[in-house]
Amino acid sequence: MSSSDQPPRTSGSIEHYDAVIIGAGVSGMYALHHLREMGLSVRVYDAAKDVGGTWWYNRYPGARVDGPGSPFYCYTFSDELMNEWDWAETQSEQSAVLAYLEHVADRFDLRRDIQFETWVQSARYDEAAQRWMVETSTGVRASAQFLICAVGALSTANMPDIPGIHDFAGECYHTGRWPHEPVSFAGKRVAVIGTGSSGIQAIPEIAREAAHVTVLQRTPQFAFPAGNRPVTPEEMAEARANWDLVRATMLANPGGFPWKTHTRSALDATPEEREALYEKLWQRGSFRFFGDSYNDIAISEEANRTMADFVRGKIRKIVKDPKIAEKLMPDHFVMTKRPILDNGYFETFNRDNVTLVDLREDPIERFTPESVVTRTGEHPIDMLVLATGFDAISGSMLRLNPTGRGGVSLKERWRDRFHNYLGLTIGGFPNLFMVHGPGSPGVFYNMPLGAERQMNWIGSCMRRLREKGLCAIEPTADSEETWASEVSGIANATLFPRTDSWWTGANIPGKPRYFSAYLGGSLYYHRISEVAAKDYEGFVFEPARRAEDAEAS
Ligand code: NA7
Repeated sequence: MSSSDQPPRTSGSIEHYDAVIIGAGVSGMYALHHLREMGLSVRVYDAAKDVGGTWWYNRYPGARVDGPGSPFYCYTFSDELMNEWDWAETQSEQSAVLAYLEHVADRFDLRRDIQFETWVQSARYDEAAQRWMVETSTGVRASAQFLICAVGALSTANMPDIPGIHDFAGECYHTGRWPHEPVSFAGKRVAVIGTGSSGIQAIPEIAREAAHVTVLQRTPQFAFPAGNRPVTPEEMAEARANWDLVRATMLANPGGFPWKTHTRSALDATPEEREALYEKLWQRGSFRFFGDSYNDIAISEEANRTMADFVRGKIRKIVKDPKIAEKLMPDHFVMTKRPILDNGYFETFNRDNVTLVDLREDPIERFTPESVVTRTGEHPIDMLVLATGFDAISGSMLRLNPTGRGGVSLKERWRDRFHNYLGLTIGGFPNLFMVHGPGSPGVFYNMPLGAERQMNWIGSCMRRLREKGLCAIEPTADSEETWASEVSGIANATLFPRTDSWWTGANIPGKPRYFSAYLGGSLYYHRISEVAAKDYEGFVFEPARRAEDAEAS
Protein backbone atom coordinates (compact mmCIF):
# COMPACT_ATOMS: atom_id res chain seq x y z
CA MET A 1 0.00 0.00 0.00
CA SER A 2 1.21 3.48 -0.70
CA SER A 3 0.49 6.49 1.47
CA SER A 4 -1.48 9.39 0.06
CA ASP A 5 1.30 11.74 1.25
CA GLN A 6 3.16 10.51 -1.81
CA PRO A 7 2.38 11.78 -5.32
CA PRO A 8 0.29 9.27 -7.26
CA ARG A 9 2.06 6.55 -9.17
CA THR A 10 1.50 7.14 -12.87
CA SER A 11 2.00 5.10 -16.00
CA GLY A 12 1.47 6.89 -19.27
CA SER A 13 -1.29 9.37 -18.44
CA ILE A 14 -2.97 7.13 -15.86
CA GLU A 15 -2.78 7.82 -12.13
CA HIS A 16 -2.80 4.74 -9.90
CA TYR A 17 -4.47 4.65 -6.49
CA ASP A 18 -5.54 2.04 -4.01
CA ALA A 19 -9.03 3.51 -4.01
CA VAL A 20 -11.01 6.00 -6.04
CA ILE A 21 -13.99 7.58 -4.31
CA ILE A 22 -16.73 9.19 -6.35
CA GLY A 23 -18.41 12.00 -4.43
CA ALA A 24 -17.19 14.47 -1.81
CA GLY A 25 -20.41 14.72 0.17
CA VAL A 26 -21.03 13.48 3.69
CA SER A 27 -20.18 9.87 2.75
CA GLY A 28 -17.27 10.52 0.42
CA MET A 29 -15.58 12.84 2.91
CA TYR A 30 -15.64 10.22 5.63
CA ALA A 31 -14.61 7.52 3.15
CA LEU A 32 -11.54 9.56 2.26
CA HIS A 33 -10.60 10.17 5.87
CA HIS A 34 -11.10 6.54 6.84
CA LEU A 35 -9.19 4.99 3.96
CA ARG A 36 -6.36 7.48 4.36
CA GLU A 37 -6.13 6.56 8.05
CA MET A 38 -5.77 2.95 6.88
CA GLY A 39 -2.72 4.05 4.89
CA LEU A 40 -4.25 3.75 1.44
CA SER A 41 -3.64 6.09 -1.46
CA VAL A 42 -6.98 7.64 -2.33
CA ARG A 43 -8.38 10.08 -4.86
CA VAL A 44 -11.83 11.63 -4.71
CA TYR A 45 -13.62 13.14 -7.69
CA ASP A 46 -16.60 15.46 -7.40
CA ALA A 47 -18.34 17.64 -9.94
CA ALA A 48 -18.99 20.43 -7.42
CA LYS A 49 -16.55 23.23 -6.62
CA ASP A 50 -16.19 22.18 -3.00
CA VAL A 51 -17.18 19.58 -0.42
CA GLY A 52 -20.69 18.99 0.85
CA GLY A 53 -22.57 17.00 -1.81
CA THR A 54 -26.27 17.45 -1.22
CA TRP A 55 -25.52 20.36 1.15
CA TRP A 56 -23.49 22.07 -1.54
CA TYR A 57 -26.28 21.82 -4.11
CA ASN A 58 -29.50 22.22 -2.10
CA ARG A 59 -29.34 25.94 -1.24
CA TYR A 60 -32.98 26.75 -1.87
CA PRO A 61 -34.66 29.14 0.59
CA GLY A 62 -35.77 27.34 3.74
CA ALA A 63 -33.43 24.34 3.27
CA ARG A 64 -32.71 22.86 6.69
CA VAL A 65 -31.58 19.61 8.21
CA ASP A 66 -34.31 17.48 9.77
CA GLY A 67 -33.89 13.83 10.82
CA PRO A 68 -32.12 13.78 14.18
CA GLY A 69 -31.57 17.54 13.96
CA SER A 70 -28.49 19.36 15.23
CA PRO A 71 -26.17 18.61 16.93
CA PHE A 72 -26.81 14.94 16.11
CA TYR A 73 -26.73 15.07 12.31
CA CYS A 74 -22.94 14.90 12.45
CA TYR A 75 -19.91 12.65 12.27
CA THR A 76 -19.15 10.71 15.41
CA PHE A 77 -15.67 9.42 14.64
CA SER A 78 -13.81 12.29 16.28
CA ASP A 79 -14.38 13.49 19.83
CA GLU A 80 -12.31 16.58 19.03
CA LEU A 81 -14.69 17.45 16.22
CA MET A 82 -17.67 17.10 18.54
CA ASN A 83 -15.94 19.25 21.12
CA GLU A 84 -15.03 22.10 18.85
CA TRP A 85 -18.16 22.63 16.75
CA ASP A 86 -21.17 24.55 18.08
CA TRP A 87 -24.58 24.37 16.49
CA ALA A 88 -26.89 27.38 16.72
CA GLU A 89 -30.27 25.79 15.94
CA THR A 90 -31.88 22.38 16.23
CA GLN A 91 -32.91 22.37 12.56
CA SER A 92 -29.78 23.95 11.12
CA GLU A 93 -29.95 25.88 7.90
CA GLN A 94 -28.21 24.48 4.84
CA SER A 95 -25.45 27.12 5.21
CA ALA A 96 -24.72 25.94 8.78
CA VAL A 97 -24.48 22.26 7.76
CA LEU A 98 -22.25 23.22 4.85
CA ALA A 99 -20.04 25.33 7.16
CA TYR A 100 -19.64 22.27 9.40
CA LEU A 101 -18.65 20.08 6.44
CA GLU A 102 -16.18 22.73 5.27
CA HIS A 103 -14.72 22.75 8.75
CA VAL A 104 -14.37 18.95 8.63
CA ALA A 105 -12.56 19.28 5.29
CA ASP A 106 -10.17 21.84 6.82
CA ARG A 107 -9.73 20.00 10.09
CA PHE A 108 -8.76 16.71 8.43
CA ASP A 109 -7.05 18.30 5.44
CA LEU A 110 -9.35 16.47 3.04
CA ARG A 111 -9.18 18.77 0.04
CA ARG A 112 -5.62 17.79 -0.90
CA ASP A 113 -6.95 14.43 -2.11
CA ILE A 114 -10.12 15.70 -3.75
CA GLN A 115 -10.29 16.83 -7.34
CA PHE A 116 -13.29 19.17 -7.68
CA GLU A 117 -15.16 20.23 -10.81
CA THR A 118 -14.47 16.78 -12.16
CA TRP A 119 -17.19 14.54 -13.47
CA VAL A 120 -16.50 10.82 -13.63
CA GLN A 121 -17.50 9.96 -17.17
CA SER A 122 -16.84 6.27 -17.02
CA ALA A 123 -15.81 3.59 -14.55
CA ARG A 124 -14.92 0.22 -16.03
CA TYR A 125 -13.60 -2.92 -14.39
CA ASP A 126 -10.56 -4.23 -16.19
CA GLU A 127 -10.74 -7.97 -15.54
CA ALA A 128 -7.18 -8.67 -16.67
CA ALA A 129 -5.67 -6.00 -14.42
CA GLN A 130 -8.30 -6.56 -11.70
CA ARG A 131 -8.60 -2.81 -11.34
CA TRP A 132 -11.17 -0.11 -11.90
CA MET A 133 -10.37 2.28 -14.73
CA VAL A 134 -11.88 5.72 -14.30
CA GLU A 135 -12.12 8.46 -16.90
CA THR A 136 -13.02 12.01 -15.95
CA SER A 137 -14.28 15.17 -17.64
CA THR A 138 -10.92 16.88 -17.05
CA GLY A 139 -9.05 14.24 -19.04
CA VAL A 140 -7.50 12.74 -15.91
CA ARG A 141 -7.60 8.95 -15.97
CA ALA A 142 -7.10 6.81 -12.93
CA SER A 143 -6.90 3.17 -12.00
CA ALA A 144 -7.69 1.77 -8.58
CA GLN A 145 -8.12 -1.58 -6.91
CA PHE A 146 -11.25 -0.33 -5.13
CA LEU A 147 -14.07 1.90 -6.31
CA ILE A 148 -16.14 3.59 -3.61
CA CYS A 149 -19.39 5.03 -4.91
CA ALA A 150 -20.42 7.77 -2.49
CA VAL A 151 -22.61 9.27 -5.19
CA GLY A 152 -25.52 10.36 -3.00
CA ALA A 153 -28.96 8.90 -2.46
CA LEU A 154 -30.57 12.27 -3.26
CA SER A 155 -28.35 13.75 -5.90
CA THR A 156 -29.76 13.12 -9.38
CA ALA A 157 -32.38 15.82 -9.93
CA ASN A 158 -35.76 14.78 -11.31
CA MET A 159 -36.61 17.21 -14.11
CA PRO A 160 -40.27 16.96 -15.09
CA ASP A 161 -41.01 16.37 -18.73
CA ILE A 162 -43.94 18.70 -19.35
CA PRO A 163 -44.86 20.02 -22.82
CA GLY A 164 -43.33 23.44 -23.45
CA ILE A 165 -41.29 23.53 -20.21
CA HIS A 166 -38.09 24.28 -22.13
CA ASP A 167 -39.82 27.20 -23.86
CA PHE A 168 -40.55 28.93 -20.57
CA ALA A 169 -38.60 32.18 -20.83
CA GLY A 170 -38.52 33.25 -17.17
CA GLU A 171 -36.14 32.15 -14.44
CA CYS A 172 -36.29 28.42 -13.70
CA TYR A 173 -34.55 26.67 -10.79
CA HIS A 174 -34.54 23.14 -9.44
CA THR A 175 -34.29 23.11 -5.63
CA GLY A 176 -31.54 20.49 -5.83
CA ARG A 177 -29.50 22.65 -8.23
CA TRP A 178 -30.10 26.05 -6.66
CA PRO A 179 -27.86 28.93 -7.86
CA HIS A 180 -25.04 30.14 -5.64
CA GLU A 181 -25.93 33.74 -6.39
CA PRO A 182 -28.84 35.25 -4.43
CA VAL A 183 -32.23 34.70 -6.07
CA SER A 184 -34.74 37.53 -5.60
CA PHE A 185 -38.45 36.79 -5.58
CA ALA A 186 -39.42 40.40 -4.91
CA GLY A 187 -42.29 41.55 -7.09
CA LYS A 188 -42.31 38.27 -9.02
CA ARG A 189 -45.04 35.77 -9.81
CA VAL A 190 -43.57 32.40 -8.90
CA ALA A 191 -44.93 28.91 -9.61
CA VAL A 192 -43.66 26.00 -7.51
CA ILE A 193 -44.09 22.42 -8.72
CA GLY A 194 -43.75 19.91 -5.92
CA THR A 195 -44.77 19.62 -2.30
CA GLY A 196 -42.21 17.23 -0.86
CA SER A 197 -39.68 18.28 1.79
CA SER A 198 -38.02 20.82 -0.49
CA GLY A 199 -41.23 22.48 -1.73
CA ILE A 200 -42.74 22.56 1.75
CA GLN A 201 -39.59 24.16 3.17
CA ALA A 202 -39.28 26.67 0.32
CA ILE A 203 -42.89 27.77 -0.26
CA PRO A 204 -43.33 29.81 2.99
CA GLU A 205 -40.00 31.58 2.38
CA ILE A 206 -40.83 32.41 -1.22
CA ALA A 207 -44.34 33.59 -0.31
CA ARG A 208 -42.94 36.12 2.16
CA GLU A 209 -41.12 37.94 -0.63
CA ALA A 210 -42.87 37.20 -3.93
CA ALA A 211 -45.74 39.14 -5.44
CA HIS A 212 -47.61 35.89 -5.92
CA VAL A 213 -46.97 32.15 -5.51
CA THR A 214 -48.85 29.45 -7.37
CA VAL A 215 -48.35 26.07 -5.70
CA LEU A 216 -48.81 23.22 -8.18
CA GLN A 217 -49.56 20.22 -5.98
CA ARG A 218 -49.78 16.66 -7.29
CA THR A 219 -49.99 14.85 -3.94
CA PRO A 220 -51.06 16.53 -0.69
CA GLN A 221 -48.63 15.78 2.10
CA PHE A 222 -48.52 15.31 5.82
CA ALA A 223 -46.16 17.84 7.39
CA PHE A 224 -45.21 18.25 11.02
CA PRO A 225 -43.90 21.31 12.87
CA ALA A 226 -40.11 21.51 12.71
CA GLY A 227 -40.03 22.92 16.24
CA ASN A 228 -36.85 24.72 15.32
CA ARG A 229 -35.23 26.52 18.25
CA PRO A 230 -31.79 27.61 19.40
CA VAL A 231 -29.40 24.95 20.72
CA THR A 232 -28.37 26.43 24.05
CA PRO A 233 -24.75 26.38 25.28
CA GLU A 234 -25.96 24.16 28.15
CA GLU A 235 -27.38 21.61 25.66
CA MET A 236 -24.14 21.57 23.69
CA ALA A 237 -22.18 21.12 26.93
CA GLU A 238 -24.47 18.30 28.02
CA ALA A 239 -24.22 16.51 24.66
CA ARG A 240 -20.43 16.73 24.91
CA ALA A 241 -20.25 15.64 28.53
CA ASN A 242 -22.40 12.59 27.77
CA TRP A 243 -21.10 11.97 24.28
CA ASP A 244 -20.26 8.30 24.83
CA LEU A 245 -23.77 7.65 26.08
CA VAL A 246 -25.36 9.73 23.30
CA ARG A 247 -23.37 7.86 20.69
CA ALA A 248 -24.31 4.51 22.21
CA THR A 249 -27.98 5.56 22.13
CA MET A 250 -27.62 6.55 18.48
CA LEU A 251 -26.02 3.22 17.66
CA ALA A 252 -28.87 1.34 19.35
CA ASN A 253 -31.71 3.41 17.89
CA PRO A 254 -33.30 2.01 14.69
CA GLY A 255 -32.74 5.27 12.81
CA GLY A 256 -29.40 6.21 14.37
CA PHE A 257 -31.14 8.95 16.37
CA PRO A 258 -30.15 9.94 19.92
CA TRP A 259 -33.44 8.83 21.46
CA LYS A 260 -34.59 5.81 23.37
CA THR A 261 -37.13 3.76 21.43
CA HIS A 262 -40.67 3.32 22.66
CA THR A 263 -42.55 0.08 22.42
CA ARG A 264 -46.10 1.32 23.01
CA SER A 265 -48.86 0.60 20.52
CA ALA A 266 -51.28 3.32 19.43
CA LEU A 267 -54.04 0.76 19.77
CA ASP A 268 -53.37 0.21 23.46
CA ALA A 269 -54.03 3.88 24.22
CA THR A 270 -57.47 5.46 24.64
CA PRO A 271 -58.46 8.12 22.08
CA GLU A 272 -57.96 10.78 24.78
CA GLU A 273 -54.49 9.49 25.63
CA ARG A 274 -53.52 9.43 21.96
CA GLU A 275 -54.84 12.93 21.35
CA ALA A 276 -52.96 14.25 24.39
CA LEU A 277 -49.71 12.62 23.31
CA TYR A 278 -49.99 13.73 19.67
CA GLU A 279 -50.81 17.28 20.82
CA LYS A 280 -47.81 17.37 23.14
CA LEU A 281 -45.52 16.11 20.37
CA TRP A 282 -47.05 18.51 17.82
CA GLN A 283 -46.32 21.45 20.12
CA ARG A 284 -42.72 20.32 20.57
CA GLY A 285 -42.16 19.48 16.89
CA SER A 286 -39.21 17.70 15.20
CA PHE A 287 -38.83 14.09 14.10
CA ARG A 288 -39.41 13.09 17.70
CA PHE A 289 -43.07 13.13 16.75
CA PHE A 290 -42.42 9.69 15.28
CA GLY A 291 -39.80 8.48 17.75
CA ASP A 292 -41.82 9.41 20.83
CA SER A 293 -45.30 8.37 19.73
CA TYR A 294 -46.17 4.75 18.93
CA ASN A 295 -44.27 1.88 17.39
CA ASP A 296 -47.01 0.52 15.12
CA ILE A 297 -47.84 3.60 13.03
CA ALA A 298 -45.97 2.24 10.00
CA ILE A 299 -47.28 -1.30 10.52
CA SER A 300 -50.95 -1.20 11.41
CA GLU A 301 -53.55 0.54 9.24
CA GLU A 302 -55.63 1.26 12.31
CA ALA A 303 -52.76 2.75 14.28
CA ASN A 304 -51.73 4.73 11.21
CA ARG A 305 -55.19 6.23 10.90
CA THR A 306 -54.99 7.66 14.43
CA MET A 307 -51.94 9.76 13.57
CA ALA A 308 -53.14 10.62 10.07
CA ASP A 309 -56.51 11.83 11.41
CA PHE A 310 -54.77 13.93 14.02
CA VAL A 311 -52.69 15.72 11.36
CA ARG A 312 -55.68 16.11 9.03
CA GLY A 313 -57.52 17.76 11.95
CA LYS A 314 -54.59 20.16 12.37
CA ILE A 315 -54.67 21.10 8.67
CA ARG A 316 -58.40 21.84 8.93
CA LYS A 317 -57.78 24.08 11.95
CA ILE A 318 -54.81 25.95 10.49
CA VAL A 319 -56.10 26.61 6.96
CA LYS A 320 -58.94 29.13 7.13
CA ASP A 321 -60.60 28.41 3.77
CA PRO A 322 -62.22 24.94 4.07
CA LYS A 323 -62.05 24.37 0.30
CA ILE A 324 -58.29 24.94 0.30
CA ALA A 325 -57.92 22.80 3.43
CA GLU A 326 -59.65 19.90 1.65
CA LYS A 327 -57.28 20.18 -1.30
CA LEU A 328 -54.37 19.97 1.14
CA MET A 329 -55.75 16.85 2.81
CA PRO A 330 -53.35 13.88 2.44
CA ASP A 331 -55.01 10.55 1.69
CA HIS A 332 -52.12 8.08 1.97
CA PHE A 333 -50.80 6.31 5.08
CA VAL A 334 -48.92 8.83 7.18
CA MET A 335 -45.10 8.26 7.21
CA THR A 336 -45.24 6.15 4.04
CA LYS A 337 -44.01 9.09 2.00
CA ARG A 338 -40.89 10.70 3.42
CA PRO A 339 -41.99 12.57 6.61
CA ILE A 340 -41.71 16.32 6.28
CA LEU A 341 -40.99 19.02 8.84
CA ASP A 342 -42.33 22.46 8.06
CA ASN A 343 -41.98 26.02 9.26
CA GLY A 344 -45.44 27.47 8.70
CA TYR A 345 -46.34 25.63 5.48
CA PHE A 346 -50.08 25.23 6.03
CA GLU A 347 -50.34 28.80 7.41
CA THR A 348 -48.95 30.03 4.08
CA PHE A 349 -52.26 29.15 2.41
CA ASN A 350 -53.97 31.82 4.53
CA ARG A 351 -51.98 34.50 2.67
CA ASP A 352 -53.72 36.31 -0.14
CA ASN A 353 -50.66 36.09 -2.42
CA VAL A 354 -50.73 32.25 -2.51
CA THR A 355 -52.87 30.08 -4.80
CA LEU A 356 -53.09 26.31 -4.56
CA VAL A 357 -53.67 24.34 -7.75
CA ASP A 358 -54.67 20.72 -7.19
CA LEU A 359 -53.09 18.96 -10.17
CA ARG A 360 -55.20 15.87 -9.61
CA GLU A 361 -58.29 17.76 -10.75
CA ASP A 362 -56.59 20.53 -12.71
CA PRO A 363 -53.44 19.05 -14.33
CA ILE A 364 -50.70 21.02 -16.05
CA GLU A 365 -51.23 20.92 -19.80
CA ARG A 366 -48.22 22.90 -20.94
CA PHE A 367 -45.91 25.82 -20.43
CA THR A 368 -45.74 28.90 -22.63
CA PRO A 369 -42.80 31.35 -22.55
CA GLU A 370 -44.61 33.35 -19.86
CA SER A 371 -47.11 31.07 -18.15
CA VAL A 372 -48.15 27.66 -16.97
CA VAL A 373 -51.41 26.42 -18.44
CA THR A 374 -53.57 24.03 -16.46
CA ARG A 375 -56.82 22.48 -17.60
CA THR A 376 -58.90 25.31 -16.15
CA GLY A 377 -56.80 28.29 -17.14
CA GLU A 378 -53.52 30.10 -17.63
CA HIS A 379 -51.29 31.32 -14.77
CA PRO A 380 -48.84 34.04 -15.89
CA ILE A 381 -45.50 33.60 -14.09
CA ASP A 382 -42.04 35.16 -13.97
CA MET A 383 -40.26 32.27 -12.25
CA LEU A 384 -40.64 28.51 -12.06
CA VAL A 385 -39.30 26.58 -9.07
CA LEU A 386 -38.99 22.84 -9.61
CA ALA A 387 -39.18 21.18 -6.20
CA THR A 388 -39.64 17.90 -8.02
CA GLY A 389 -37.13 15.81 -6.11
CA PHE A 390 -34.66 13.21 -7.25
CA ASP A 391 -34.15 9.91 -8.97
CA ALA A 392 -33.41 8.73 -5.48
CA ILE A 393 -31.36 5.91 -3.92
CA SER A 394 -30.39 4.08 -7.14
CA GLY A 395 -30.50 7.04 -9.58
CA SER A 396 -26.95 8.29 -9.09
CA MET A 397 -25.47 4.80 -9.40
CA LEU A 398 -27.36 4.35 -12.67
CA ARG A 399 -26.18 7.76 -13.88
CA LEU A 400 -22.59 6.70 -13.15
CA ASN A 401 -23.39 3.39 -14.87
CA PRO A 402 -20.15 1.53 -14.13
CA THR A 403 -19.23 -1.42 -16.34
CA GLY A 404 -18.42 -4.67 -14.56
CA ARG A 405 -17.30 -8.14 -15.60
CA GLY A 406 -17.91 -9.15 -19.19
CA GLY A 407 -18.57 -5.53 -20.17
CA VAL A 408 -21.99 -5.64 -18.47
CA SER A 409 -23.17 -2.19 -17.46
CA LEU A 410 -25.03 -1.45 -14.24
CA LYS A 411 -27.99 -0.27 -16.31
CA GLU A 412 -28.20 -3.77 -17.79
CA ARG A 413 -27.65 -5.50 -14.43
CA TRP A 414 -30.26 -3.31 -12.72
CA ARG A 415 -32.82 -3.28 -15.51
CA ASP A 416 -35.50 -5.04 -13.45
CA ARG A 417 -34.15 -4.92 -9.93
CA PHE A 418 -31.30 -3.24 -8.01
CA HIS A 419 -29.36 -6.46 -7.40
CA ASN A 420 -26.99 -6.08 -4.46
CA TYR A 421 -25.71 -7.82 -1.37
CA LEU A 422 -25.88 -6.01 1.98
CA GLY A 423 -26.65 -2.80 0.12
CA LEU A 424 -22.89 -2.46 -0.28
CA THR A 425 -21.78 -4.67 -3.17
CA ILE A 426 -23.03 -5.88 -6.55
CA GLY A 427 -22.38 -9.24 -8.23
CA GLY A 428 -20.27 -8.82 -11.38
CA PHE A 429 -18.76 -5.58 -10.03
CA PRO A 430 -15.75 -6.76 -7.97
CA ASN A 431 -14.30 -4.38 -5.39
CA LEU A 432 -17.04 -1.82 -6.02
CA PHE A 433 -18.65 -0.60 -2.82
CA MET A 434 -21.68 1.65 -2.43
CA VAL A 435 -22.45 3.89 0.53
CA HIS A 436 -26.18 4.44 1.16
CA GLY A 437 -27.03 2.31 -1.85
CA PRO A 438 -30.22 0.31 -2.48
CA GLY A 439 -30.47 -2.61 -0.05
CA SER A 440 -28.97 -0.58 2.81
CA PRO A 441 -30.87 1.57 5.35
CA GLY A 442 -29.58 4.64 3.44
CA VAL A 443 -32.05 7.50 3.81
CA PHE A 444 -33.81 5.69 6.67
CA TYR A 445 -30.83 6.24 8.92
CA ASN A 446 -28.97 9.24 10.35
CA MET A 447 -26.88 9.67 7.23
CA PRO A 448 -23.46 10.80 8.53
CA LEU A 449 -23.53 8.04 11.15
CA GLY A 450 -24.73 5.50 8.56
CA ALA A 451 -21.91 6.56 6.22
CA GLU A 452 -19.38 5.99 9.00
CA ARG A 453 -20.75 2.59 9.86
CA GLN A 454 -20.98 1.38 6.26
CA MET A 455 -17.56 2.78 5.44
CA ASN A 456 -15.99 1.15 8.50
CA TRP A 457 -17.33 -2.18 7.27
CA ILE A 458 -15.99 -1.51 3.77
CA GLY A 459 -12.57 -0.58 5.20
CA SER A 460 -12.43 -3.78 7.26
CA CYS A 461 -13.40 -5.81 4.22
CA MET A 462 -10.65 -4.23 2.14
CA ARG A 463 -8.15 -4.85 4.94
CA ARG A 464 -9.19 -8.50 5.24
CA LEU A 465 -8.86 -8.98 1.51
CA ARG A 466 -5.31 -7.75 1.59
CA GLU A 467 -4.46 -9.76 4.70
CA LYS A 468 -5.56 -12.86 2.86
CA GLY A 469 -3.30 -11.89 -0.01
CA LEU A 470 -6.31 -11.78 -2.30
CA CYS A 471 -7.20 -9.25 -4.90
CA ALA A 472 -10.93 -9.00 -5.42
CA ILE A 473 -14.21 -9.69 -3.67
CA GLU A 474 -17.77 -9.83 -4.96
CA PRO A 475 -21.05 -11.35 -3.82
CA THR A 476 -22.51 -14.57 -5.16
CA ALA A 477 -25.82 -14.58 -7.03
CA ASP A 478 -27.34 -16.65 -4.19
CA SER A 479 -26.37 -14.15 -1.53
CA GLU A 480 -27.91 -11.33 -3.58
CA GLU A 481 -31.15 -13.30 -3.84
CA THR A 482 -31.21 -14.06 -0.12
CA TRP A 483 -30.55 -10.42 0.70
CA ALA A 484 -33.31 -9.24 -1.66
CA SER A 485 -35.74 -11.57 0.13
CA GLU A 486 -34.68 -10.27 3.51
CA VAL A 487 -35.05 -6.62 2.42
CA SER A 488 -38.47 -7.13 0.86
CA GLY A 489 -39.61 -9.39 3.69
CA ILE A 490 -39.02 -6.59 6.19
CA ALA A 491 -40.57 -3.91 3.94
CA ASN A 492 -43.63 -5.99 3.12
CA ALA A 493 -44.46 -6.33 6.80
CA THR A 494 -45.00 -2.53 6.84
CA LEU A 495 -47.29 -0.05 5.09
CA PHE A 496 -44.38 1.62 3.25
CA PRO A 497 -44.61 -0.29 -0.05
CA ARG A 498 -48.32 0.49 -0.29
CA THR A 499 -47.81 4.18 -1.10
CA ASP A 500 -46.27 5.68 -4.24
CA SER A 501 -43.11 7.52 -3.21
CA TRP A 502 -39.52 8.08 -4.24
CA TRP A 503 -38.71 5.25 -1.83
CA THR A 504 -40.56 2.90 -4.20
CA GLY A 505 -39.28 4.58 -7.38
CA ALA A 506 -42.81 5.66 -8.30
CA ASN A 507 -41.71 9.25 -9.01
CA ILE A 508 -39.53 8.24 -11.97
CA PRO A 509 -41.29 6.87 -15.05
CA GLY A 510 -39.96 3.46 -16.09
CA LYS A 511 -38.03 2.81 -12.88
CA PRO A 512 -38.35 -0.64 -11.25
CA ARG A 513 -41.16 -0.19 -8.72
CA TYR A 514 -40.39 -1.75 -5.37
CA PHE A 515 -39.20 -0.77 -1.93
CA SER A 516 -35.42 -1.18 -2.05
CA ALA A 517 -34.24 0.15 1.34
CA TYR A 518 -33.40 -2.07 4.31
CA LEU A 519 -36.00 -1.14 6.92
CA GLY A 520 -34.60 -3.19 9.79
CA GLY A 521 -32.79 -0.17 11.24
CA SER A 522 -29.80 -0.94 13.44
CA LEU A 523 -30.37 -4.67 12.86
CA TYR A 524 -28.67 -4.00 9.53
CA TYR A 525 -25.39 -3.29 11.28
CA HIS A 526 -25.62 -6.54 13.21
CA ARG A 527 -26.25 -8.35 9.94
CA ILE A 528 -23.27 -6.90 8.12
CA SER A 529 -21.00 -7.48 11.16
CA GLU A 530 -22.20 -11.07 11.27
CA VAL A 531 -21.26 -11.55 7.61
CA ALA A 532 -17.79 -10.12 8.29
CA ALA A 533 -17.39 -12.34 11.38
CA LYS A 534 -18.13 -15.37 9.21
CA ASP A 535 -15.23 -14.32 7.02
CA TYR A 536 -17.45 -12.55 4.51
CA GLU A 537 -20.06 -15.22 4.07
CA GLY A 538 -21.84 -14.91 0.74
CA PHE A 539 -18.82 -13.47 -1.07
CA VAL A 540 -16.27 -15.01 -3.38
CA PHE A 541 -12.65 -13.95 -3.37
CA GLU A 542 -10.24 -13.85 -6.24
CA PRO A 543 -6.45 -14.09 -6.01
CA ALA A 544 -4.23 -11.74 -7.97
CA ARG A 545 -3.98 -12.89 -11.58
CA ARG A 546 -0.32 -12.06 -11.93
CA ALA A 547 2.33 -11.38 -9.34
CA GLU A 548 3.17 -7.97 -10.76
CA ASP A 549 -0.48 -6.87 -10.46
CA ALA A 550 -0.56 -7.91 -6.83
CA GLU A 551 2.61 -5.99 -6.19
CA ALA A 552 1.31 -2.94 -8.04
CA SER A 553 -1.60 -2.67 -5.67
P1 NA7 B 1 -39.78 14.73 -3.20
O1 NA7 B 1 -40.05 14.35 -1.80
O2 NA7 B 1 -39.61 13.66 -4.22
O3 NA7 B 1 -40.91 15.72 -3.68
C1 NA7 B 1 -41.08 16.05 -5.03
C2 NA7 B 1 -42.42 16.68 -5.23
O4 NA7 B 1 -42.56 17.02 -6.59
C3 NA7 B 1 -43.57 15.79 -4.86
O5 NA7 B 1 -44.59 16.58 -4.34
C4 NA7 B 1 -43.96 15.22 -6.23
O6 NA7 B 1 -45.28 14.78 -6.28
C5 NA7 B 1 -43.76 16.41 -7.09
N1 NA7 B 1 -43.55 16.12 -8.50
C6 NA7 B 1 -42.54 15.41 -9.05
N2 NA7 B 1 -42.67 15.37 -10.38
C7 NA7 B 1 -43.80 16.04 -10.68
C8 NA7 B 1 -44.47 16.35 -11.89
N3 NA7 B 1 -44.00 15.92 -13.06
N4 NA7 B 1 -45.60 17.07 -11.82
C9 NA7 B 1 -46.07 17.50 -10.64
N5 NA7 B 1 -45.48 17.24 -9.46
C10 NA7 B 1 -44.36 16.52 -9.48
O7 NA7 B 1 -38.44 15.62 -3.31
P2 NA7 B 1 -37.90 16.71 -2.29
O8 NA7 B 1 -36.76 17.38 -2.94
O9 NA7 B 1 -39.00 17.56 -1.79
O10 NA7 B 1 -37.40 15.87 -1.08
C11 NA7 B 1 -36.47 14.82 -1.28
C12 NA7 B 1 -35.56 14.70 -0.10
O11 NA7 B 1 -34.63 15.73 -0.20
C13 NA7 B 1 -36.14 14.91 1.22
O12 NA7 B 1 -36.69 13.80 1.76
C14 NA7 B 1 -35.01 15.43 2.04
O13 NA7 B 1 -34.20 14.38 2.49
C15 NA7 B 1 -34.28 16.21 1.09
P3 NA7 B 1 -45.66 13.22 -5.92
O14 NA7 B 1 -45.61 13.16 -4.43
O15 NA7 B 1 -44.60 12.37 -6.57
O16 NA7 B 1 -46.99 13.03 -6.50
